[in-house]
Amino acid sequence: YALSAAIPAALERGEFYLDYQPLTSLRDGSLVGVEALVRWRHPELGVLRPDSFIGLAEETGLIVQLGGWVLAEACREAEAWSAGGAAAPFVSVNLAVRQVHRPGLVQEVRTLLRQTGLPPERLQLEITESTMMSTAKEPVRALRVLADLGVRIAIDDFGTGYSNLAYLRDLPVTELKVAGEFVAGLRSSSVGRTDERILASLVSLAHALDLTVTAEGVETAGQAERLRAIGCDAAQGWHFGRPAPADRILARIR
Ligand code: G
Ligand code: G
Ligand code: MN
Ligand code: NA
Repeated sequence: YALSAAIPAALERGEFYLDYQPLTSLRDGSLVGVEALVRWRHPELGVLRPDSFIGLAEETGLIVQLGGWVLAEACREAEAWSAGGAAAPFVSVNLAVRQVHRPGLVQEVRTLLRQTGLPPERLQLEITESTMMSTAKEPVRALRVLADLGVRIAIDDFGTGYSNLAYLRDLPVTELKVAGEFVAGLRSSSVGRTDERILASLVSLAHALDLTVTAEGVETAGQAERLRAIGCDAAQGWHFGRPAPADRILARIR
């Protein structure tokens, strides 16, 4: 909790920054998007990965403040990538449950898009299945308004939550991000066959609903080839690029 309580002061001192991991088209190898991943350059503990502070920030509610900074920084940095030219990638931002359930989300995103000039189509919001577990109507309404603006909505870690698929009917989802654990199995023999069938089924489901599919945790050329053969649209993982600072992404776009 001490670490979590230090978040507001750390925000003021500028100790947080974003790395971006590429989402690569499996059809033509182009950079379709990047996922923003927050890091904390802690003065005593060094660079902290999100798993060491996001959970605490969610419990204490400070995730709203931190997540607001992430959203703003991602929009600012992504807007600068348009200068390079036509097919600038979208930036995909993780939203915690609390961020989606709080009333101010729509206004926050609208204001950010206006202030930064980032086109709505260049912003993707990643929500998890657990965000849609409650029966609250507010999040659905908010996500609909954002989708109507043109903002992309992705379901993160798809296939590992409580698989209530009803939200796919009620929500304006544009993309499913399939959890890396299914991809990891593509290597090995018998388990791999099951994982490959699950992946193929998820791709069919997504395409039947006019959604795109990104596979996460793609670490080898062999996995990428199997995913391409299955019809998966895009891939994210070490095989295509590790999370890297904004200037490295800009260099790749140019
Ligand atoms: O950065 P890393 O690759 O270790 O990511 C670990 C986890 O932290 C991922 O599950 C990712 O979804 C989550 N995460 C990274 N950045 C953010 C963020 O800005 N907000 C939220 N809510 N989660 C994040
Ligand atoms: O939001 P999400 O949980 O999907 O965040 C992605 C997480 O997966 C981050 O922690 C990121 O560093 C990690 N990651 C990204 N690519 C790979 C990969 O190819 N293999 C593994 N094992 N982890 C990855
Ligand atoms: Mn994610
Ligand atoms: Na994920």
